[in-house]
Amino acid sequence: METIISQGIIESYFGKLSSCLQLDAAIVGGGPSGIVCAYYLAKMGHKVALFDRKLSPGGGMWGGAMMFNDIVVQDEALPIIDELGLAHKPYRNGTHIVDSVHATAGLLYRATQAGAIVFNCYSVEDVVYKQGRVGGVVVNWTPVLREGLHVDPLTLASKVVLDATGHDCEIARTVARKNGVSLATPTGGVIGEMSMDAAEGERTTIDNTKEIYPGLFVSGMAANGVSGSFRMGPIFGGMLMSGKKVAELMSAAIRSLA
Ligand code: 48F
Repeated sequence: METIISQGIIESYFGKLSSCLQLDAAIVGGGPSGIVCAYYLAKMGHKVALFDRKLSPGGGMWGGAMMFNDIVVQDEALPIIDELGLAHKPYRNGTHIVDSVHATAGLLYRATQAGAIVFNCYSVEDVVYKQGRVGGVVVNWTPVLREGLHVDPLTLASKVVLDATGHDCEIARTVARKNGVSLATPTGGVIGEMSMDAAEGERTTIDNTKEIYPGLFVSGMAANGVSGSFRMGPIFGGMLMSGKKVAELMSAAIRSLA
């Protein structure tokens, strides 16, 4: 029995990993925007994998605000909440309350059910960069990086890559720094986020969700981070809508490359 258990996991896991060596979309970061993007891309029939450096993907959604585990969403995001089957209760001024554990677990369930493959404990440390285009992700075990071990990574090719790494905008920073290229932001670089303005931050998150370099898209807080807009705290409608918008943009890009 012990051998069967080990063999089952090894055969299944490495089959899954092998099936992801050539992706349509690689999503870096399993916060709400990345997971929603994974859900919609998988639903559209694309081969999509999501990488998160943590053991438990979900980013900043599990903890609500200050670990008070409820989040707020606004009316505009309700079609997504309803499509994903998440329970919510109306609050004031066009807002609704969602249990953050229910929301995060629900997003992960629906994305994987739709066919997205999630690799947890994977850190994306670089991208594939060829002929002026981002074309894949360079991954390593998070524990390898945390221990500072000198171990080379693996590479997975992808037609498009999403930076959904949240406040740090890690992938956009890496692409700009290592390759000396100009991004589609007001300065051409990663500007960094501004202080709190919930309404404005929510609005600009959607506007700033775009392709910032050939093959590289940004969503969620990373979208505002690269373009120098506001943070917004524990209101999550913008994250969900950004994830949906970027899935549509990425799908169009994938189809144009086919
Ligand atoms: O920060 P995060 O939740 O991203 P988001 O989708 O949502 C932002 C909100 O949670 C919140 C907010 C709400 O209004 O402002 O902050 O923009 O999740 C980002 C995820 O990316 C992972 C990280 O572990 C987290 O789960 N991550 C970051 N860098 C890497 C990464 C990396 N280099 N490789 C893999 N995962």
